Amino acid sequence: MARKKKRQVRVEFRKNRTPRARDGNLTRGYENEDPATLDARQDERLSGKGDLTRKRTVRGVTTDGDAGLDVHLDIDESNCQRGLVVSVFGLTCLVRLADGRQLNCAVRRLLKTLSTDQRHVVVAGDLVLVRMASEQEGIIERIEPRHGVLSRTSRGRRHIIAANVDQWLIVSSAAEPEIKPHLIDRFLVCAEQSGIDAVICINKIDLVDPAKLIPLVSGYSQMGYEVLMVSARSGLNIDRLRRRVFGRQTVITGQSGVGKSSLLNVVEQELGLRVGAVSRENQKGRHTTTTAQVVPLSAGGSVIDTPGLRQFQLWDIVPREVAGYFRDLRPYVNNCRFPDCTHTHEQQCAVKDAVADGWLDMRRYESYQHMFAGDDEFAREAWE
Ligand SMILES: Nc1nc2c(ncn2[C@@H]2O[C@H](COP(=O)(O)OP(=O)(O)OP(=O)(O)O)[C@@H](O)[C@H]2O)c(=O)[nH]1
Ligand SMILES: [Mg+2]
Ligand SMILES: [Zn+2]
Repeated sequence: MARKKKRQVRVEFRKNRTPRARDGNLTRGYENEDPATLDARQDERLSGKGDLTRKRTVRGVTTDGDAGLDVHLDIDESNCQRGLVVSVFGLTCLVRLADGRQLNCAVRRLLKTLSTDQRHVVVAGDLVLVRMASEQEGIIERIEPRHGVLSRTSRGRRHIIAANVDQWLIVSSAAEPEIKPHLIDRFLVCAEQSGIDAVICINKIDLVDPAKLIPLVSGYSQMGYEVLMVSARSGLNIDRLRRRVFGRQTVITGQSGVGKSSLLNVVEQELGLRVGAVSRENQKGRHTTTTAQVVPLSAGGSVIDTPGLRQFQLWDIVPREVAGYFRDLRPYVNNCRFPDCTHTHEQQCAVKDAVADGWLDMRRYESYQHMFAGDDEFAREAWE
């Protein structure tokens, strides 16, 4: 549970964000203000260093939950409508309001100032409060506290891929492009870390002999993960997939070209998401989906389709915690000789012994070693 407390938050403003001069009428309505200057009013203090360190105190509730520091601003809710962020295009967000209307929204500058450590301020799946700036345009005034947040590290910053999801569909393809178990392992560690239920989905089963996949699939099944072997092309197990996503908030990730959008197109008829052929030369997808997008399902629930990820660098991971996120390693870690064993170079390590004796899969152990070392080369990213 996230802790909530009312507290004041100090925010730094950049020099070029100075407010326009006050006109003396301090009681004038909020709604008459230019949205661009709204964030620069009230409670400003100048320090001895002048404009450069202008700081402002904001009133609101901070939530030190798994989503990091969220600030729940006190705003005039009577002026606002609730909405869901469907997708984000640069500085504009497409928001679906409670009455079903969709409209483009800008983000209030204060929200951007409060989350400089994030790559994007507002993300697909966010629940927001929107103030209408005109018939066609709104301003996102507040982001409601998030749960089920899927994040990765992108150039040292946090990149939230999707918010408010309760299930993660990890998609790989049996061929074209070839299955990448190490990437699945990384996604699984992140799912354990963020408390999102993971389902592994292997697509394009029509291209291979399914028997070839049995060792891998049974390994994950023994760890308690559900594995679906499907084909968007032949329709194999699509009804199972449909039942799995029904009524839930799901995010779908995987390499480019594995068929994420194709699967959604068959789960939900007439969706018409764009799909792209995989390159013949290098078996790579062409990054057809370019931004995360919430896809509502007519039977209930929704799925967030996302752009392809080639690698995945974990966010906010402590190396010593990694072993605990490996369901298969976890039972051994308390039997090592040294209580602070890292299961890498130590003698009398129960994890390494289990690998040597064949109880633990060598490939999984290699995944662990890479993630423990925070191997950036291994985690190189492609979604930019
Ligand atoms: N043989 C076969 N091909 C498939 C299957 N599913 C998808 N494809 C093909 O794989 C290619 C990539 O599909 P997409 O749905 O665009 O893949 P994606 O994962 O959404 O890719 P990005 O949006 O780039 O991340 C397309 O040419 C699809 O027709 C399948 O089950 N079997
Ligand atoms: Mg796609
Ligand atoms: Zn050990």
